[in-house]
Amino acid sequence: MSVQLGTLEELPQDYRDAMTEAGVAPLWPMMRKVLPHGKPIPTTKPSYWNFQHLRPLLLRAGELTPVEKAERRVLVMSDQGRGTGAMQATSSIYIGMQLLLPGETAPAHRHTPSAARIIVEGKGGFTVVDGEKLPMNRGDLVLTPGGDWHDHGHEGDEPVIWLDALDLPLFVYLEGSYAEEAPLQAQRNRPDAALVEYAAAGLVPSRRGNQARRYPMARFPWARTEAALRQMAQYTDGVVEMDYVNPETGESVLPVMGFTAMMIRPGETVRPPLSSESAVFHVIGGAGESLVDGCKITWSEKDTFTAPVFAEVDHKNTGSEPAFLIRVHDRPLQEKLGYYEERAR
Ligand code: GTQ
Repeated sequence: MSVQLGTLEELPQDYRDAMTEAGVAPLWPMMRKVLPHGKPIPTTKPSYWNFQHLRPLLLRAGELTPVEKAERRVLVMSDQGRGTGAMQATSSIYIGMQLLLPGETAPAHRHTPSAARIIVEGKGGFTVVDGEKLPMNRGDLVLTPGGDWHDHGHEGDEPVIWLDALDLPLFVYLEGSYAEEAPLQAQRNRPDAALVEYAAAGLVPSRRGNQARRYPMARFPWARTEAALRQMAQYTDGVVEMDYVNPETGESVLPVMGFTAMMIRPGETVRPPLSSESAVFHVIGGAGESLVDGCKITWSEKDTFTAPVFAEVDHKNTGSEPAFLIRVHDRPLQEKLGYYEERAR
């Protein structure tokens, strides 16, 4: 039963003026806007970025703006529903494409929001997270958890480009977003934890009294992820998706953002259930078409697109090779808040 609620216009002007004067407003005209029936009404619209269009703009930023003048040389990818310049790709996820040129460094800072990078192209880039030097190879997922110092560097000879995903919008909303700056960090002289402590799935270092770090593994090399997906695809008929997890706890790798690697077989169409998560899809390899709430998105390698909460999504691999995507989503946040939900279509 849905009752038509009263409007502001129905109220006498003197009463409305008196309320404004007193710093109050009636709830009932705004009730359905904040509590719609049945499911949320997202502001977010399906959005798509063709990497071949972004690339020249990013390289031009490299000519126009020295990294010292940018701190981070990033083109922000704004949700269509919010308009260009919006620092949101979905309600909770910010994304941007970052460029670092050979020899450049981006200074150390740390901030309350967490960041993750998915490496798009170029060799020789690295991020230092709390002293640990993390190589950035194509498709790698590199985490810079909130509160951890991080700076970027580049030892190669071609531009390095990566996709940044941050839980920044939530921190801005909470009025909790700020950063601190510091000189470049000293780097520990050993490979990162993915190669030292967590070289094999299911094995973690024995600890006698020593606690694991809160974010023990900051880099997930793509080569391993792809091998795991292909292996699963070979021996299962179902949807091939793997979540990135903290190897010590099995929980999501960051508190707010989740990351899921997906493989779609040639010719395959996947129809996930409706879900309360919002998502950013980044294409590591392959080509396909996705229908997101009726909006057709044709994608190939290095492209990025989004799906709002409860979107009807179909992904079809239209190529002859497997397609690989990494999905950035906010399921960990929603699970912590106790409202993550899936619905049959
Ligand atoms: O690389 O630290 O896209 O602090 C936005 C804010 C990247 C970064 C962004 C940041 C960074």
